[in-house]
Amino acid sequence: MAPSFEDADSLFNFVVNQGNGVKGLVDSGISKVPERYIQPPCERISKPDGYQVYEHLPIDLSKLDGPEHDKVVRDIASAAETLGFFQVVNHGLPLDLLESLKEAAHKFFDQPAEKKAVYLKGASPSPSVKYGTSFIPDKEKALEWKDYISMHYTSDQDAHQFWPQDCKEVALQYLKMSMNMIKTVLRILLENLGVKLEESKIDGLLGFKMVNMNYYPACPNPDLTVGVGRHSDVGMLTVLLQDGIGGLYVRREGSTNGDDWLEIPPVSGALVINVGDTLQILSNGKYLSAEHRVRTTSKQSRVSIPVFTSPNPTETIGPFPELVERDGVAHYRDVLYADYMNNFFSNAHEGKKSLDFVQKNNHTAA
Ligand SMILES: O=C(O)CCC(=O)C(=O)O
Repeated sequence: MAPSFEDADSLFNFVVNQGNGVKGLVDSGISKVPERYIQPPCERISKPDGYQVYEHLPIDLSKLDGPEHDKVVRDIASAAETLGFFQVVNHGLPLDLLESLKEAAHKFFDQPAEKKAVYLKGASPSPSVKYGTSFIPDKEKALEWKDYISMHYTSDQDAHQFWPQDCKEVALQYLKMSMNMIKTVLRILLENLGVKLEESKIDGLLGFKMVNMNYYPACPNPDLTVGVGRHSDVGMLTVLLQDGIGGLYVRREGSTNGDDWLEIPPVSGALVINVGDTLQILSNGKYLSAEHRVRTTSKQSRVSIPVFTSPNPTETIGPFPELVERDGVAHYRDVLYADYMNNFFSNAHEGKKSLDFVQKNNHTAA
């Protein structure tokens, strides 16, 4: 018989503290989502077909080496300036690696809870590996319908020793190959700004690298829940592999109704790239950190696998001086990246509110 979870504490304990996750909840046989997962109406994504689809063709990165180089550069810069999101193909990552990643993610989450729970915060053999559910469960009024395993790269040795057996080979290869692509894209975006940086500075801005595997179990009430709530990413650039299920939405800024979401459709073999808060700050607002969210589905479980890149915590981030000079104003104050990150990870998802921490004339001082 399915447990009742009428008591909110026992639900929280089962899902969060004991590491059963949303997957455990679904496997227990629930037929409707518990109260704790029900989003307020303004956060629900109730009409999967009510949104426009992002219709731009994926950008073909192999064309950077041919006569269409300049067009590809323009397409990347324009996407970063307008939506902060784009898809790429011929990115150099083998398609069988992408398939293996999705299989590895399913294999990891299909394990019994006790095998995953060894990576819960506080229990994990290494601080670089963390298994969990939702975003910040302690602070969220409604939990997100997502479990995840996150693997922060510190060294090959750490990865081989501590990352989960079923994921480590593919996750490490994915992270390394994604880094090459990210560097290419970042160099293009910097050149478009007219900013020249030493290689060591670029390495510092991309010094914190993490690969996550997200698992969204099929949900009995997709109209009431979210897989991930509205948020931007904290760092520089994110690479995302999504499977064929769909459900990723990005908000188009500047629209009058404030609720202008585009669906990013799954494209076989493509990777999604999006701009994070840090790159918006460094570019003095020229590139847009993309607000995005994920809908759940009742049909099948979904996996997605992002690589997050961020500065080293010791870097100071702020608009590039040449841009401040050109724009005549700095839209953001300088801040130690560790402080920006701490603020980001202390608050539940709330769109792009994370940027308020550094917004000039509008910051909640550290
Ligand atoms: O699953 C997705 O498509 C997006 C995931 C995401 O936004 C995140 O992990 O922060």
